[in-house]
Amino acid sequence: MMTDARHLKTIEKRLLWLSHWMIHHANHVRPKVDGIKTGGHQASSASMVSIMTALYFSALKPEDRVAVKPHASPVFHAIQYLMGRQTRDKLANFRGYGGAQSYPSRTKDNDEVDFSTGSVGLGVGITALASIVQDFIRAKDWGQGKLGRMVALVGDAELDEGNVYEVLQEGWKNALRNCWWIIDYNRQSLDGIVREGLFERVEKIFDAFGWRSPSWAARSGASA
Ligand SMILES: Cc1ncc(C[n+]2csc(CCOP(=O)(O)OP(=O)(O)O)c2C)c(N)n1
Ligand SMILES: [Mg+2]
Repeated sequence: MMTDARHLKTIEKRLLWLSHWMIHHANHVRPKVDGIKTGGHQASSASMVSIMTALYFSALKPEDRVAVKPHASPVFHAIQYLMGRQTRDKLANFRGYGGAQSYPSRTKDNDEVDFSTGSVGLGVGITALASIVQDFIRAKDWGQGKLGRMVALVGDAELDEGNVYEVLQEGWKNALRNCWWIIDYNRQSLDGIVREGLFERVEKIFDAFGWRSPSWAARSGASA
């Protein structure tokens, strides 16, 4: 597993370039019949590149699964491209017919998407439910593989979605574990900015449901 910081920096730069190129290419280079902007949010990828580099090229283990924030799909596809699981043609056709999808899709994308996202909040919730199902399978003695960590890369505006709070409650009831939510506090949403001070509210909510923050993990020497 690649952990050398210099190598990670090189990969991070390539992912930043590739993800931004895909969006630029879709909007300004690829010929279009109607002149309408294809769309895509470069800033939403920029805020995730460092996190996703560390995750995919250092932290993740084969048994782990990731729900990628919908707007970070260009970074995900760029990672898969560097790993040899995605083609240049699909990147060049980002958001086009048959091209890499605007939101990671298990059915329409050819690279290995763990959880389809796109409907904001759903990819987040499913990681907690997947962890609970994983424990259920273990308790029934139906599978003895390694327990994976279910990781959600969460847009800060995804925390507007009600199902996120339903799943917090469900997790508390079922002694949720092996579940990481990494919140991309980039303070932007689709068509607005996130209200200042939201992070303090978010911390209180997660505290109330017994979630552990990275500072807890650092203090206790635990990894999750
Ligand atoms: C259920 C649902 N409602 C609304 C949308 C429209 N939508 C797309 S992205 C987005 C919010 C994006 O903000 P954030 O999650 O913070 O991601 P960022 O753009 O900062 O990367 C919304 C509301 C959606 N995809 N799904
Ligand atoms: Mg945001």
